[in-house]
Amino acid sequence: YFTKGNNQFYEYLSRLLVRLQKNKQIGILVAEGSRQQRNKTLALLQRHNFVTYAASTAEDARNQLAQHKDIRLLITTNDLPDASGMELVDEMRVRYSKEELCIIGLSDRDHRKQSANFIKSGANDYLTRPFYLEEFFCRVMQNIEYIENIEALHRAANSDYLTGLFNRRYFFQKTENHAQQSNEPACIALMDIDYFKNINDTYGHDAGDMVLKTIANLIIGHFAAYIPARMGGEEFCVYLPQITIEQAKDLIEQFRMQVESLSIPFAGNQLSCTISIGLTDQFNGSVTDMLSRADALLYQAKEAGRNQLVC
Ligand code: GH3
Ligand code: MG
Ligand code: MG
Ligand code: MG
Repeated sequence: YFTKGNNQFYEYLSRLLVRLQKNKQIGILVAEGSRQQRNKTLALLQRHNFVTYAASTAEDARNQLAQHKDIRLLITTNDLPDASGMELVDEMRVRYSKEELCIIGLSDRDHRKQSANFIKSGANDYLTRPFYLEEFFCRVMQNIEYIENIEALHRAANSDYLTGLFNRRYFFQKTENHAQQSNEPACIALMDIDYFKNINDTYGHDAGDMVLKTIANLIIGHFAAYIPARMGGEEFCVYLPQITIEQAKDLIEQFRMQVESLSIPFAGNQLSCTISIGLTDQFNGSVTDMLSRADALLYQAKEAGRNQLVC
């Protein structure tokens, strides 16, 4: 089995190593009243590289969860001194959805009904003691994978496939809330690549894609503190809360110059482009309204000769 020619084994090993590496990023909180049992559970998890946290009371569990944002799984028994396991699960479900925090209830053999009660309270899964080690790990992994799959779905639904930026739908979801809840100043910049069709027509669609990806990376770096998105085609938008229009102007003007000086190598050619921008701070609580204002200003920037900012 260990011979070099056995590719399956090497594949298996490398998958295992990748998994163990991933586990390092996942925090698991073990809430158990009995110190001896708690330490046993913790030791099992540490064997698989998980970052573990321990709580001996419900109060303790609450604090650990508030403090450590990497906790994605809670394993709890029904022997906490200050709350029943079900009460703790009930309480956690008010704060965290099943996708945010997985909960596995651990019950004793002589309290079989507890399994059902845990699930009814909102636990994702349960286990009865004594359990087979393999079953314990299967349940833990299954729940972790559930969380990871949901996260991957969210990422895919919220981002643009080509550039990795937020997509239009998520941009509205994220910014409309902010706009409605706060009375702070905010700016919106709408940017559009100039004569982008020429790049496609001259160098091909892949070259166009390369330019889009390069600009997107530049946006991610330059506007890291704000909310940038790809609105469609060769149009990008940045929502800038808590900033005056003068500050926004400087920031965007810097960005425009960065784009102007770009030289993107592609298939033996050096690609370059410019952008036009419409910027507004006319904040009336609606992102949609701000965007149409920014769009009108962007149109003016195009009319005035492109490669410029109008606000
Ligand atoms: P203007 O300066 O007026 O903005 O001219 P423009 O050529 O940039 O604008 P136009 O709207 O005429 O063309 C935009 C082009 O962007 C047309 C479309 O084929 C191309 N495009 C949209 N999405 C993508 C994409 O994902 N990849 C590539 N390569 N091209 C895209
Ligand atoms: Mg156009
Ligand atoms: Mg364009
Ligand atoms: Mg356009």
